Amino acid sequence: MTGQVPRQSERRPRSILLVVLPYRLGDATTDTTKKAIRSFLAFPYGVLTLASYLKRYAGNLGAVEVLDLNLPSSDSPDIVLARKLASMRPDIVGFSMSYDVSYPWLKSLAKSVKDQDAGIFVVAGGPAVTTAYAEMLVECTHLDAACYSEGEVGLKNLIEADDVVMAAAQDPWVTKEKLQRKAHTKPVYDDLDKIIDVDCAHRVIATTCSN
Ligand code: B12
Repeated sequence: MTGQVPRQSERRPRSILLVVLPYRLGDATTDTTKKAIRSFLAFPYGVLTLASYLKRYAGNLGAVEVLDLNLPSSDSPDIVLARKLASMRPDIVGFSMSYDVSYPWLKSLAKSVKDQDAGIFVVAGGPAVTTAYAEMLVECTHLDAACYSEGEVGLKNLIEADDVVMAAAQDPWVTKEKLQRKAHTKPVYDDLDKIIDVDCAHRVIATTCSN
């Protein structure tokens, strides 16, 4: 086998942890139901959709798990994430960012991931990333790639790739290198019928959702 690219079935399976970034306002003691704050838990439809799709269609998938850092916890989000990384040891961490208010967390938690294991490939996606990926890639030095629009096909490609870095150089991914050479990035979509069928077994450590 020396010198040959292993066939898909012979490659080490690749695991991915999808992380919903903190978006809730205030700290654990803040009453978020008050009119001046108004910050509530949201169902993580984006990551549930991604996890369901990957579980069904990604070849070479080791594990896919969802961690919602907005769920009540006596530990801070960085500690919860560090614990999850230690137990799961994913190859890829994908941060999901729907709301701009999560941005400081993207910066600090991407760094935490790389500090814990520099070999983990760190990506981000979600509505707030699709509109601001350029600034994020410049400022977040620990972010390897940002997803433009929907993430199903992009993540499947990372999981199945012989070389993750090469896969992240293709659409729908934006990288620092692509930005430097002003390369255009297009979204990549699969058949919608394959995408909207959410598998609620993925609520795992994410949310309540009955089958
Ligand atoms: C539904 C919705 C809501 C619902 C939430 C329902 C729920 N989740 O429980 C409600 C009405 C409650 C809501 C509230 C708010 N919302 Co809202 N909401 C939306 C909306 C219309 C759709 C989000 C959604 O569920 N999409 C469906 C899922 C499947 O798609 P997705 O999450 O985008 O995920 C896909 C991609 O983004 C990508 N992706 C996502 N994560 C990741 C991660 C990785 C690693 C990768 C590769 C890809 C990836 O792949 C996914 C699958 O294709 C969006 C607008 C939009 N068009 O996105 C606004 C939007 C997210 N909301 C927004 C805002 C501002 C709010 C509020 C702050 C409004 C307010 N002032 O109160 C609140 C905050 C809620 C809170 N938690 O406190 C803004 C965020 C803007 C920003 N940049 O910060 C958006 C983008 C609308 C807008 N254009 O202004 N919202």
